[in-house]
Amino acid sequence: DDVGFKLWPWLHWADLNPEQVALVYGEQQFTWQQVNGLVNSYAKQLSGQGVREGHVIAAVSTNNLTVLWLYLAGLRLGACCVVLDPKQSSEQLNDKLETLAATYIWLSDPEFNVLNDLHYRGAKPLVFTCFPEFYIDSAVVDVDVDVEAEWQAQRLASIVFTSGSSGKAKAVAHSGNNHLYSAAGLLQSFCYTAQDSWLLSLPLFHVSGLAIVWRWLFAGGQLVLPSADSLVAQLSQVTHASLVPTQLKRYLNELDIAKDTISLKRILLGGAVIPVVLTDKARSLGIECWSGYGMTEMASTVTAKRADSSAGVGTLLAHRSLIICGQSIKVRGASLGIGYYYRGVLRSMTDDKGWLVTGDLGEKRLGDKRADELFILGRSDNMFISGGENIHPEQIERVLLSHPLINQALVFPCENAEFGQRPVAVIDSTEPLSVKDMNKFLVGKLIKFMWPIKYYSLPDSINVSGIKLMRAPIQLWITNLY
Ligand code: 4YB
Repeated sequence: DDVGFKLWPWLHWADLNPEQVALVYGEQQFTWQQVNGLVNSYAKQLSGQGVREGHVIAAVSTNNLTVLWLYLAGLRLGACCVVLDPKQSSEQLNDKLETLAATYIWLSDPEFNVLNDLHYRGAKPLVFTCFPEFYIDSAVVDVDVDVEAEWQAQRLASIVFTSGSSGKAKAVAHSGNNHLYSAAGLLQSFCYTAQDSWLLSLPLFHVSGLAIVWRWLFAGGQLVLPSADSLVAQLSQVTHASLVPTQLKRYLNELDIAKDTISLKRILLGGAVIPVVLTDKARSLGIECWSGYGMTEMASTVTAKRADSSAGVGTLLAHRSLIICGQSIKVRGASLGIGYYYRGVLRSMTDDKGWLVTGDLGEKRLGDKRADELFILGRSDNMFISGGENIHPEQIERVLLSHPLINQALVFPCENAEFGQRPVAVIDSTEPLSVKDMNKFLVGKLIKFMWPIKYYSLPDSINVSGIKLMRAPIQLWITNLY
C-alpha cells in the first residue's frame, strides 16, 4: 500500500505538470520539471561526497531553500536529512547530535558552530551549495542518479525531535508513506489543490513544517518559502498557511485591513490551545481557519474541523484511529511513525496493542456542528490539584489567551499552605497586567478557584526557540522563586 505514488512524488508531478510552478522563493520560481532536475543534480552532488542509503545528515539550519534541496536530495538517495534548530542551547543541540549519530553534518551558517560549540561525534562536515540562478537551467538537463527511480515508500524519510513536557527530547522516525498518509487524510477535507500555495510558515525541525512539505508533495501544489519580509507580507503571497495560535494572533494584530490584501483562503492551526475569539476574528476577515489536534508521532494532524463557535478540535481524519480510555487519548494509524530513533536503532512508540498513549486527556462531546467532536482537557502531566479540585492549566490558558493584550500564557501550580497548590500565570503581554485587572476580565469566564493568584511576565532568561514555549524551564524558574 503506497498512497498511489509509483515514482518519487516530484518526478510524478514533473511527468504530469512539468511547466507548473512548484516552488517559490522571493523572485525565484521553480517548475516541477526544474524541481525534479535539481533534486537529481543535488543528489549527484551528495553522492559524490559519499552520501549513501541509510546515512543520516544532521542539518543545523533555519528554514531556507538550501536545506529544502538537501532534504529532498537526501530522500532521493535514501539518506535522511534531519533539521535541527540553531537557536536551541548548545547542550540541547549536542544531545540531539548524540542521539542521531549522524554520518554527516551541515550548517546553514558556519557561525552556528562557533556559537554552539558543537560536538560532531564522528559526523563528517558536508559541503552543500546550491547552484547560482543563471546555472539552474543547464543543471537540470538529464542528470543521471545511480539509484532506482521508484518511490521508496517504506524507507526512513524523516526524524523529528519532540520534547514532550518533561525529560530528554525523543527522536521520532517516519517513513515516506507515514507522511503521505498524514497528508492524504488531512487533504480529504482541508482543500489544497495544484492551484494553491502553502507558505512554509513553520520550521522544518518541527513536524508542522515538515507536514507542509509532504502535503505539497502529495497534492502537487505550490510551496512558498518565506523570504525576509514580515509575517503579514509573507502571508499576503499565499492561499494556505499553517500557524500556531500565537502567530495568527500576531498576524491579525499587525494586519492593516485598509491597506493589506488578504489572499489567504485557509489556515491550519494547531500545536496548542486555540482560542475561539481568534478564529472568529479571522473568519470576520474572510479567512477560513481550521483547528487541528496532532502530535509529532502521528506526523502532525490527527483530528480537525473548520473552526466554529465550539472549542473542540473536530473529528478524526482518515487513516487514523483514536480511542479515549478514562480520559486518556490514544491514537494509531498509517501516519504513526516507525519508532523512536536512537543511534540507528528504532524503539517502539506504542503500548502492546499498538496504541500511542499521547499523554493528553480529552473527551468526546457534541460540538457546534451537532456532531461528536474531540475536546482536549490538557496534558495529564500538567494537571494539579487545588483545594481538592482538579486544575488543567490549559483551560486557564485558553481564557487568558482570549485577552486582547496577552500573546502567550502558561499556567503553573505553586505551593500554597491552605489549598495545597494554586495557579500562577506566566504571560507575554503587550502591556503589564495586574491581578486586579485580570480578575475583572475573568469574571464570568472562569470559575474562581482557577483564577491565577499572580502574573509574571515571561523572563528574558527563558530560551524561546521552537514553536511553543517549553513548560519545564519556566516551571523550574517559578519553583526557584518560592
Ligand atoms: C494541543 C493541540 C490543540 C496539539 N489543543 N493541545 O499541521 C499541523 O497539524 C499543525 C498546523 C499548525 C500548527 C501546528 C501543527 C502541528 O503539527 C502540531 C503538532 C504538535 O504540536 N506536535 S508536538 O509533538 O510538538 O506536540 C503535541 C502536543 O501538543 C499534543 O500532545 C498536545 O498536548 C498539544 N496540542 N494540538 C491543545 N489543538
